[in-house]
Amino acid sequence: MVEYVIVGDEKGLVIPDLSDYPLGKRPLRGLRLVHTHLKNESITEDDITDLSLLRLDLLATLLFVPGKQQIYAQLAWLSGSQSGSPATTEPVSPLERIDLDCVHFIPELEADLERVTRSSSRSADALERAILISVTTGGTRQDAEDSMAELRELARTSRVEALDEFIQRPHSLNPRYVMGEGKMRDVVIRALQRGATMLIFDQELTPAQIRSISALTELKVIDRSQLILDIFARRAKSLDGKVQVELAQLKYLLPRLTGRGVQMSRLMGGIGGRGPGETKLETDRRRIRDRIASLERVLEDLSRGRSQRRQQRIKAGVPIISIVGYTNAGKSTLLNALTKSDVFTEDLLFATLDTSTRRLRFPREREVIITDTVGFIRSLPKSLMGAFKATLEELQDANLLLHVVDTANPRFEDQIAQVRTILAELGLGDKDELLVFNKADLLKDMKRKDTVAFLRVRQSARTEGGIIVSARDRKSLAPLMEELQRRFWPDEHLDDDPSIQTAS
Ligand SMILES: Nc1nc2c(ncn2[C@@H]2O[C@H](COP(=O)(O)OP(=O)(O)OP(=O)(O)O)[C@@H](O)[C@H]2O)c(=O)[nH]1
Ligand SMILES: [Mg+2]
Repeated sequence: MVEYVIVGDEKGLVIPDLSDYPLGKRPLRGLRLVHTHLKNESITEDDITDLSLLRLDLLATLLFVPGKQQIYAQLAWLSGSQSGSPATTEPVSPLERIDLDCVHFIPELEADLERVTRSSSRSADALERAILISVTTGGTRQDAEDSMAELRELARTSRVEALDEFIQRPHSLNPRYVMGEGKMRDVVIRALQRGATMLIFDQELTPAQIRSISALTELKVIDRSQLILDIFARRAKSLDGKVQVELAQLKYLLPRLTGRGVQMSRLMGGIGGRGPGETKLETDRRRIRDRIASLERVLEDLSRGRSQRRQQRIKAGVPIISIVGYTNAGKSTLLNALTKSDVFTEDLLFATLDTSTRRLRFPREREVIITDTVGFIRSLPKSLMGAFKATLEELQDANLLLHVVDTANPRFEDQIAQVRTILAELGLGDKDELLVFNKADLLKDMKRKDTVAFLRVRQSARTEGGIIVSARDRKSLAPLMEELQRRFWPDEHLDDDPSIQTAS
């Protein structure tokens, strides 16, 4: 059945919006393209690019050879192989000699393509499959790899399977596609070959970049910030957390709304025209702005309640300790161990979004209030920083920040620096800080396997005046308790038996 008739000129033709034929579960689109080449030219690289980007079932080119009566034709289809050419191209032959039974051929081809994607995909519970992409101009290759490793963790937390990774370090960024256009096309084609459903960029994309990349492909295009927002949205439990995350999401979304779902373009670079959704887009924008305003009011009310509670606490004169640190460092585990409570912990990023407050009892009826906070991460989206300012307001009242460090992470020094940068941005740079080097139980193993890393931890703890603990082992917390006691009640001495007594 002929679905579209497209008339082009000698330069090329513009493929219409194909959203009636979305790429769904099947590896091909369900459309074949038959087109003419006026200049006696066999299938070109551009043709193959379109075949791959659009995931067409089949591409046929008709050629008119001058001086010959016959019409010639050439066929191409996507090949299943991951390496080598993305397509199989048949030799040019007279049209009447071409004999391909598409009814059988295309399902077989699809089965073939599916086999390839299935063999490269391991994780059954993944919701999406992604290609991770990092494009940076500054920093070293190691920096880019570290950041990529973290992006992988973020993806895992979001139940996205990372199929492949690309790191590019060009001299300058391409304003339209971040990387060069040709390179971007290659990455998209690779992603489609591997059965990816999305592209995740490690750097924040501008609204214009998201638009241009989305014009190349229907794959979802998101960046690190969006991934973090997604995790936060799924993790938020309290009203406060939910409101803050939704607010951050809407603020992020607003400049990035594009009216039409997908923009399909080109053969040879033509870009599809304006979508039908311009007025709808305006309504959407207005609706989002209204929602933002109403959420901000809710947040104000919540914040008033919070500040009353804070006032009471300050009036009570009980010292306040806030646990801060990089995500997954073990902050909640430490709070639990110190106060025998049962705050949620998990080996995924951003297990904690809402602050929890507990009492920590010392001998002789002494006590402090101790709060657990959301973990920090490098390049925390600005919209989220703003949103969590309210929650993090509590940090302003803290008499001491317990800065928990994951010593098992080879990038722990960098993480300390990142946390300090964020604290400074929050205006908390001058607060008293006590570094707690956590996961000491893993150090023994490290000492055997990676002596240098082990020595770095010890050296760092010594120069920073930090305390080494294992939040999983309550006995290891005694030196920390002594240090806290010494800081808050310097004139008194800890009882002989420094067992930790708690109540919440
Ligand atoms: N081996 C070991 N694992 C630990 C220790 N402390 C925490 N963990 C583990 O590290 C992971 C993260 O712990 P959490 O307490 O959730 O970390 P967090 O800093 O609160 O993380 P977010 O709330 O996600 O920012 C969990 O799997 C913990 O069991 C420790 O001393 N030793
Ligand atoms: Mg936590």
